[in-house]
Amino acid sequence: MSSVFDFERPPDMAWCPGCGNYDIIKAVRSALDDLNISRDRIVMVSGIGQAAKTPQYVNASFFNGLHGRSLPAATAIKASNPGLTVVVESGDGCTYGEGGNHFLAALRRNPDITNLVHDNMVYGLTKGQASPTSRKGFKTPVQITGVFLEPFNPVAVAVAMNASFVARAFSGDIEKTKEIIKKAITHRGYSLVDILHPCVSFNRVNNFSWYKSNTYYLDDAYDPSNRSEALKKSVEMEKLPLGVIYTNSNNKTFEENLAPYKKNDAPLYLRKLDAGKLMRIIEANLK
Ligand SMILES: Cc1ncc(C[n+]2csc(CCOP(=O)(O)OP(=O)(O)O)c2C)c(N)n1
Ligand code: SF4
Ligand SMILES: [Mg+2]
Repeated sequence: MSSVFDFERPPDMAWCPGCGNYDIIKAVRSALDDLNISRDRIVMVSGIGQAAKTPQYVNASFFNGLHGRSLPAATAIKASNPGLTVVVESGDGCTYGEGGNHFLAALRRNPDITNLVHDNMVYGLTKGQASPTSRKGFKTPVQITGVFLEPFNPVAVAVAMNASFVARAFSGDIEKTKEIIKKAITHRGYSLVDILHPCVSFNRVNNFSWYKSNTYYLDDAYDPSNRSEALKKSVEMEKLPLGVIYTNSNNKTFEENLAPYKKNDAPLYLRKLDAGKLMRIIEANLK
C-alpha cells in the first residue's frame, strides 16, 4: 500500500525480518494519510533505539535526539510552533527508562503532542537487556536468573496522573492500531499510545502468539472518560486491555499555559529575537 509518507527511493531499513516495527510504521503512515496532514506540517521526534529509527523511514521532517530525550525536544518544537503536528516515536527503554523523568514531566505539562511508544519489553538495539516493561522472570544475558522487579506500568501511571489521552495497541493488528493512532493525533493534549510489539531477535517470550493470548480489546460500551473504570483497566496485568483506556479533555495544554500565547500572539518561531531583552534577563540572573 503506497503512502504519501513513502520515499521515492526507499531507505534501507535496519530492522530484523519479522520485527513488529514494520507493522507500526505501516499503521503510522496510513494514519497520517487518512488524516490528510500535509507533510510539511509534521515533525517526527525520537531518541535512540530500534523504535527511534522510525522517523528516518517516514518522509516528513524529523528530529532525532539523545537517548531518552525525545519528549523535551518535542515539547519545545510544539511550543515554538503550535501549528505543527508533533509525533514522538521511541522505545520502552528510551521513554520509560532513560527518559522516565521526561515521561512524568510530559504527563504533567500536557503538551499537545502524540507519543507512540514501541513497547517490545526489551532493549532491542543493545541486544536484549531487560527494559522497565520486561516481565518478572524474563532472562537475558545480563539478568541471568531473570528479572526480579515488577514491570513498570506506563498506562496505570498515566491514568493515575490524569493524563489527557492514554491508549494501548498491538502491532499485529495494523488497522486497529492505525485507528488508535488517529484518535491520539486528533486529541488535543499529550497522547500516550503504548504499542506492544514483538522483538523476534531478543524477546522470544513475549512473541506474537503471547501478545495474542495475553491481550483483549475493550468493547464499544467502555467509556474512556470514566477515570475510576480506567484506573481498574490500567492495572489489569493478566490480560492487557487494548484500545483507548482514558481520555481527559479538561486540562489546558502546555502551549496554552505559556505566557507568550495568552494574547493570541504569533508563534514564537515567527517573532524577532530581542537580543537586548535577552541580555537583560541573563544579566539579572547572573547577579
Ligand atoms: C544515555 C544513554 N544510555 C544508554 C545508551 C545505550 N542504548 C542505546 S539504545 C538503548 C536501549 C533501547 O531500548 P528501547 O528504547 O526499548 O528501544 P528498542 O531498541 O527496543 O526499540 C540503550 C540502552 C545510550 N545510547 N545513551
Ligand atoms: S532487534 Fe528486535 S526490535 Fe530490533 S529490529 Fe530486531 S526484532 Fe526489531
Ligand atoms: Mg524496546
